[in-house]
Amino acid sequence: MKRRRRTTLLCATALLAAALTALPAAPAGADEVEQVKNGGFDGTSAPWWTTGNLTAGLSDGRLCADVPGGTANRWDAAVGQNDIALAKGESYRFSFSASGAPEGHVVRAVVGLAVEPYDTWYEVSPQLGVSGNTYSSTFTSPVDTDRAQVAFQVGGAAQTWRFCLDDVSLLGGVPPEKYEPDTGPRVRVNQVAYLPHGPKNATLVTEATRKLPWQLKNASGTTVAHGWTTPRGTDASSGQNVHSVDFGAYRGRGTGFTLVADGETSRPFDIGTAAYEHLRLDSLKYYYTQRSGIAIRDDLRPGYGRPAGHVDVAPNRGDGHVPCQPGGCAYTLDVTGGWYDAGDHGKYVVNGGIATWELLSTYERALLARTGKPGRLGDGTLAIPESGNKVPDVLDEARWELEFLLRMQVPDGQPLAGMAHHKIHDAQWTGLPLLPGDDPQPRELHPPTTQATLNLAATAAQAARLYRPYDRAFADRALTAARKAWTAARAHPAVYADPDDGVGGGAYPDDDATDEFYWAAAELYLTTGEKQFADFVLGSPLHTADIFGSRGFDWGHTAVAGRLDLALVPSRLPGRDAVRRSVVEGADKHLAALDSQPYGMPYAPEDTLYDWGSNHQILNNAVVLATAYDLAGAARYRDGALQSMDYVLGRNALNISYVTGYGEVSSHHQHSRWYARELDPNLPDPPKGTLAGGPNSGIQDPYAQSRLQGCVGQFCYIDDIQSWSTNETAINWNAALARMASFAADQGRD
Ligand code: 9MR
Repeated sequence: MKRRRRTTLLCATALLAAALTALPAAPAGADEVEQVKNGGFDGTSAPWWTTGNLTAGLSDGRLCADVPGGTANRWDAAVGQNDIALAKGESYRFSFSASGAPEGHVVRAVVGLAVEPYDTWYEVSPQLGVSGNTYSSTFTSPVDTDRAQVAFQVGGAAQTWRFCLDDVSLLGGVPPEKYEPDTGPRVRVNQVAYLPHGPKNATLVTEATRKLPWQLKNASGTTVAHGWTTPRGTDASSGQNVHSVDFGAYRGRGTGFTLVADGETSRPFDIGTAAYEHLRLDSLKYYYTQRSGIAIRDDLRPGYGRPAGHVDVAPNRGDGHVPCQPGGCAYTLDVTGGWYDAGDHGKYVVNGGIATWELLSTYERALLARTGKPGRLGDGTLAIPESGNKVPDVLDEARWELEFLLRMQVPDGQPLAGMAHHKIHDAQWTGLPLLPGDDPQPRELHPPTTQATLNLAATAAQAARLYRPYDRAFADRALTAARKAWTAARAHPAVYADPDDGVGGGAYPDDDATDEFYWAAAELYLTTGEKQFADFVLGSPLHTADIFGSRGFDWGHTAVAGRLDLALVPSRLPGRDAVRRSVVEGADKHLAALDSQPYGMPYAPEDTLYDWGSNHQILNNAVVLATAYDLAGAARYRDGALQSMDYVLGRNALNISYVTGYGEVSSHHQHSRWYARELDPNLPDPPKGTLAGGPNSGIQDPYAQSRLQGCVGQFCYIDDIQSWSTNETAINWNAALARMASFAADQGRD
């Protein structure tokens, strides 16, 4: 897996990081080694450097600087020291005293690489007071280097201010700081809502090995149901001793219920459908604020309005005429529009493809399934600029991305014509926060790949059948592009992304296109009914393979997308009954996994190794369960799908809802350059309905590595903006949430 990089180049405007405490620095012990020279500014400021715009000097044994107003970025004014050595895996206590006058200014204190690409390994951004404070926190170095720097970035203020610094220390050999998440009451429930006629399960963390009594209480504290827990032993996904609770027999409705067991009272929850109707829309509204190439209207998303990003207005270099990387193509493309992939400003065809498919499929399922309610996704439901145009809003939103995907196709007459460029993004990684319109990096097209081309073929083919009733010309254009992409992919069946192409954007590497071929052929067949595509589907080794593993399906494993659509969308495919049966058998596997998990999620990866974006893999496994219900009608599949939502909404080891704004305690510090309130109080948190990536055993980012070393399964997560490997937001992840929220809402009977 490629480690992604973040530079220290860019700014952070504010506020303290959670781990930061105002404590005096501890004295050095025997094995503790100071890495910073002259941190006390004793008689000289050497070997510290300052940027040329600072008037710095010693004052009362400190280094003080008049910071000019009117610089644009945090990094435009800084004090630092280079040539610092760090050892991989060793823990360091980073401490300093600082003051700022007038009060309220922010210093971004960074330990990172002193040269390009300026990787950040640790950072804190406290707001300074006039009388000063001492700040101290511990982190673990993810690298071996002798080219580290400690830097204090103080630019970006409108007016001149005075910054003073003293007692800077980076002490090696300290014990790592143990992170103890606050997990609240030991009774773990879906903190949002259970459906009145749906399953109702909870998990109790306890030392007890024998069954315990539980009570369900309504908002006024009256016990409305009671029973006994089921001891489940040690749960592999968390390392905890747990019991499960089943209170599904209770069918009352209301808000403010709690579950009581072992002397603990759960966080409150509803029994009703309303929350899922909201979540169905909020999870889809998320896409409007991810849009590139259009100003976000504050009247449509109060608090989220912002100028258009990447439309060739400085400092953006724009997406209007983007060249290939040096040595690549001889043309430029207009690749404006689309959604930003995640917390970065990159746009990737492979991930855009699966995300678009899942939104289109949310709508297609609503059209086709017995319980589907397509009107709930109709025109006027999402408060987007296109609302009122008589086209279902979910289709309008997906089209924003589809138009971008179509622009990524190599033009006729060029080498590899008909293929799609893998991605377009910044030449270098940028720091946080950074509004899309403020990104100064040059943008580059990366080489076409077979996988990107087939993502385009699959989604454009699917679009052709879904948009036909609303816009015939667009449907025709999409199908033409899909056919062209298919032909190009057949001619170039093994052109893969370079796994090392991860500077400035994610690599999205994948060295097997069999699944993308299967998926694209399936969509082309379902839209055209043509024999050539049926033959390809029937001849694919994946058509009959067991593709329903625990890690589910995602941008790199797309065969399930094809199989689900072949099962759900009417066609004359020979052997279609067997296809439908295979989905139900896949669902049986996920149900078995769910039953084995005391937290009730359909996810049991080998060795409890949670993957990057595990929350969406769980939701995608739930999509398989939901589809089995749509196909076979047996309640156990519906109940399994619904129970999976409990995990995401709070019934988990961390007692957190991973959906912003849903549940008493929810993720809200997801890694994003523009929903970055944790770093700048003038910016918003992610919008309600934003899914966090979730526990990731790989903990690839330095922040998670410092806090979560040795974590077990569900504990490999931290709600901090710096943890891009456990806590990012992403278009493909929210799509899985949207599809499941829509399914759950459809199961309500009110
Ligand atoms: O979601 C992607 C995950 O499956 C990969 O393991 C990881 C590393 O390649 O990249 C993830 O995708 C990120 C992408 O590379 C850049 N934009 C943010 C994406 C979400 O973290």
